[in-house]
Amino acid sequence: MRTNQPQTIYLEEYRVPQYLVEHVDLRFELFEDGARVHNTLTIQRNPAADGNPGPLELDGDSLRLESVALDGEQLPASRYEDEGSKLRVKDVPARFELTVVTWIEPQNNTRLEGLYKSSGMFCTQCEAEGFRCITYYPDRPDVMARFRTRVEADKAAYPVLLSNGNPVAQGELDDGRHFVTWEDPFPKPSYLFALVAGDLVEKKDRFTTCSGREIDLRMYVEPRNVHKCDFAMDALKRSMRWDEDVYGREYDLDIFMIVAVDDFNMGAMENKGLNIFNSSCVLASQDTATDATFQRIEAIVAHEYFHNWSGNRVTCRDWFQLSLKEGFTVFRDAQFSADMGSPTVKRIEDATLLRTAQFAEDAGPMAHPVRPASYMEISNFYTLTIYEKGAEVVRMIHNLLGETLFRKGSDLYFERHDGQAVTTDDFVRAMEDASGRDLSQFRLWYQQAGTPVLTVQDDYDQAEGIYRLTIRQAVPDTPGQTDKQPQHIPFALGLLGSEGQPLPLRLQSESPEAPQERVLELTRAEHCFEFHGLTERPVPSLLRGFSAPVRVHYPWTREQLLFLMSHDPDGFNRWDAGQRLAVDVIQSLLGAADDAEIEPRLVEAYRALLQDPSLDQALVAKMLQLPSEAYLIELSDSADPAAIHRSRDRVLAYLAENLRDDLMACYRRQTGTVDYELTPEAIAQRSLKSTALGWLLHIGDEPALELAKAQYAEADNMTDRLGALRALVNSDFQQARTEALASFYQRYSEDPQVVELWFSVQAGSDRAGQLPQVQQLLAHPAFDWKNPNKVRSVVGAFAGQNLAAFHNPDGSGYEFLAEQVCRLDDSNPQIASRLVAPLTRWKKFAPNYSTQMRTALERVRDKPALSRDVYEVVHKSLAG
Ligand code: B3K
Ligand code: ZN
Repeated sequence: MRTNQPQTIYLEEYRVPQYLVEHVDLRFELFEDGARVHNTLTIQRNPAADGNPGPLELDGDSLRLESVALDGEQLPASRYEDEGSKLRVKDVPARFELTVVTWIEPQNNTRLEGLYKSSGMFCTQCEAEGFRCITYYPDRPDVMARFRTRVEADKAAYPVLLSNGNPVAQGELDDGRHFVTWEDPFPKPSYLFALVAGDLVEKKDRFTTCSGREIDLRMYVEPRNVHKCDFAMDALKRSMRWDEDVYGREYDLDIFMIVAVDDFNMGAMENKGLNIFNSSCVLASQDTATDATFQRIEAIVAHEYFHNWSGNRVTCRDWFQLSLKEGFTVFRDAQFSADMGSPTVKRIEDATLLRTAQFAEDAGPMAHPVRPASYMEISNFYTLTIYEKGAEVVRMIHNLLGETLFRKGSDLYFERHDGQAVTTDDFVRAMEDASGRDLSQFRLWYQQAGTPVLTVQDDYDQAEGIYRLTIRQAVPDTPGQTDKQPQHIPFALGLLGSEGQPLPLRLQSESPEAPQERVLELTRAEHCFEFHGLTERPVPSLLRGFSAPVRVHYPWTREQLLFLMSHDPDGFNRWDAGQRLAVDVIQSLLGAADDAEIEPRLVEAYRALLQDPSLDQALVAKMLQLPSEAYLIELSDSADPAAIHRSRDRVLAYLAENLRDDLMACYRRQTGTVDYELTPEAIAQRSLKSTALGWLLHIGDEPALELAKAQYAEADNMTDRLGALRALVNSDFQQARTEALASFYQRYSEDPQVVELWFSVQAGSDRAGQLPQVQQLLAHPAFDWKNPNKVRSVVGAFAGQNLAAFHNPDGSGYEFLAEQVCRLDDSNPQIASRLVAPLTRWKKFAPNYSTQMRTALERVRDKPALSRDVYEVVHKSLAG
């Protein structure tokens, strides 16, 4: 809670810490009515800090201080100041031991930061600044210390007691209590601290590292989830092997643990040796998890594991450097997922997320560079820009250096900075030093916010056989940043001849054996490239593989897009051509008469996709997804969500009507009695099946209704069952929808993760998720305001996916969201701050919408005792 305006923290005000902590000795006494934390720190003055060090300053939040002792002597109150958020100890020597005892109430901690309880177990979340909710500490990542942690609790209620590192002692205590002591030999920042105490089942496995060390792998889950661990455990082993093979990174402790908890603010946390996961991001079985969930779990398990090197062994100097670990680790997990499945599909998914949501963030009021220069609340900066754009920046370095030099750079980075807290600049320097390349202009990617816009023009000179490409770049203004410099952009391209054949890209003086694909390096506001020896006007395939996170404007004709859709050898660009064509068709219907003609060639293009089983089915499954409403909104200047929804629906209906037989045939081709597998081919089959069903049900096709009912009833996996349910829910077959929803709930009411799917399928649907129905979901007995997953699956799905209902022109959706944000602001500010995001984009919308969105935001702004989290987002959004 807060009464004053929160302060802004600036990167340029960074100073090295005055004091360093060598060792932390923690003792937790856990009880039902609270916990006592004994914290003994071995502290010394930082030799690198200049000037008089002044008093020792420790951070704290919501702590009750019981005592302070220096070198074993209790300190009188006159020796320290307890301001709540700061504990200042005066007149400390150059080296000393400080013992602080605090009392906290995990059972009342609804913010889920620090130590809290989730379904009866104790667990922690310390990143970014949660450790200060546990005890007084210099809670900043450049203070790295060795931790020893003793956990004491009732043995019957909490048989399992965990913390970071290796267990070194355990024993019985009076009153049925017991203890376990853990020691972590690796110095770490406090944000990587973790503790778990509960009645959990242990699943064990082993992994032999490349140097022959045996690692104990353990998962800890509630007994009801014991059958849902295998997939994550296997994913963990795959990740460990992959990081050895691809990055030469071996695991370092003797034990690696994963714990699943139901109440968690985000996906998972990479605490040293003790990763804690949101249940929905780790637990899975064929019957309860969809293909998308399995893939998400594999990616997140890998991501958290990879942090052991990119984040833990080498960590961030300060929170402005967050992308140092997050961008790099997202890049690493994306490479891993590409290696495990279909690289093209993975790239399409990442680019879709980036173009739909990160570009929107980069063009909105919270736009910030990959390395921000200031923040009020660091929790607000765990953004798509830090994570996804940050990963794209690393990918571009990879692209510019090539595989071998990139690996040399990462080896140098890990070796040079092992055990240190460093900056994104240190990362880039290691890449430069290993490769000999100059990345000084490239560094602007870290400093300038906003998505660069590339405007491409071309011209073919028949007489000379020269094709000219002019590429201009502009980086748009963002809050606090104008007049930006051109960035260093790797731009991959190819040229196609009229038969679809790839043409050589021969720059002036080159031989005819020029490459068929090039990565042009753009560094100026304008470049002109000439390709020689071309006997016909080529079709350009631009920004292949989405080689940079930029917008490309080029006056594609529909012919060109249709041509690229079927001929581009770059799978990503085939998909992209299809998306651009669909966007163009949908946009051309905005504001058009209800009976305006729809592009018939779109039908033929989709028919070709449906009819040709020799095509890569994983790619086809992606190509058959129409651009989302969110993406269409992102592309407009003054968006009218109702009109966008209508146009997109019209195109969908038109395609479904005209492709009815092909959809049926495609559906039937995919059904067979094969074992459930997670290969790209099998995933594509299931996706195609449910897409076909969804389209047919969208136009009220009766035979498809029977197929959907059968698929729902007979499915042997959640992907098919949920696919059928979703198709029914999004149809006008009201009775079938109601029956399927009731049956689904009855079948899975005991499984919280599946109930979350059930909530989100409804809240995200324009048919089943109009506001009164969403209100009913909030009143449902399975709904729980204290559980972030439930809040996300209803309120988040409504405002984030069900755009037609959320943007109801009467403003009711906005008012609803404002109300829920205010309600959550007191109990869980991090979640409240994430939920409010859709309202902050008010400027993007047509006046009727934007005025009402603004009013809703003002209502949030005026809530008394607004949290710092929501304050920052709302004020920045209203200021712009
Ligand atoms: N590092 C955590 C995120 C922590 C978020 C704190 N508000 C998970 C991850 O990125 O791996
Ligand atoms: Zn991460």
